[in-house]
Amino acid sequence: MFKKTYLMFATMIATFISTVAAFGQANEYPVHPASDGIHSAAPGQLGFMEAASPIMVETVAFHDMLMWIITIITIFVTAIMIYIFIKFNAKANPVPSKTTHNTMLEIVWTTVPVLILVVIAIPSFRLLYNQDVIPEADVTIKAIGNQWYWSYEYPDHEEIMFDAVMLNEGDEGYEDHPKLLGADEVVVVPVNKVVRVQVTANDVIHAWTIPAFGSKIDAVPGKLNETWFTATKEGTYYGQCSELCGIRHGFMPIIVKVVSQSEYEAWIEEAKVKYASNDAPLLQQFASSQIVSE
Ligand SMILES: [Cu+2]
Repeated sequence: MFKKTYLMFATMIATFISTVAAFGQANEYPVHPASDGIHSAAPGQLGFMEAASPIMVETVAFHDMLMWIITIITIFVTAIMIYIFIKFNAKANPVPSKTTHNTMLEIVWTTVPVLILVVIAIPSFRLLYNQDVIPEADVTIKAIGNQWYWSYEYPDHEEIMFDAVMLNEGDEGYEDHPKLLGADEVVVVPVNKVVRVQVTANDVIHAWTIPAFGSKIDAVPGKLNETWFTATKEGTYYGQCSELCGIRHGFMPIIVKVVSQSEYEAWIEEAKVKYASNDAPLLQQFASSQIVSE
């Protein structure tokens, strides 16, 4: 039995090491400048992307606080267990004590975890509240998930509606974005303004997210979900559909370009002309032809 377990662990460790090695090799293609851990994830990145919105700053702070609590608890419990294994094993302690209750100890091990949970609950509920309650919005965008691309509307400007479809190798502009994250259209929003995002879907459940903004919300057919963000730094931020939505789930990137207020206003005027002739159903045809070709 012992040998079997040992073998299993050895296999697991070997698999882990070879996976990590393979990962290192897989990353030999040139890294796009936007894969910097700020705009999109850097190769091999394990932690969060750098926060680009107040909600994400709060999320990161909450995560870091939890990390300390978890680490201290884990070290404390491990230390106690090691102490017990050494001090109270059958050899070191042949005649065990028959003590069964200790009121003081029981009060402590009940109240201390409760206090820890209260300490966690306060920032946790504050964060949930801040994510959920949308301040008065300066800009509203509507994102609609489709298999497998995103459609966008600017409800304040009826003419502006477009589809954002992933760029493939060879497409115009492909080189401008990190691998699998480029799309033919981007969402443009002003910096330091409250952006309300209304999210829904046409077919199955998708999820709209920009990790650097701490925004992630399900796109559910027949339901209008809402989230918000305030981008504090200009730049182009990337996200991906975050709900398993079908075969091309990994190929529906989300791009938000954060620009100054004046650039945003200029873009709106341009977009009104550019997208005026857009018919939403056009790309539905594109999507269904894509399914057929697969
Ligand atoms: Cu999706």
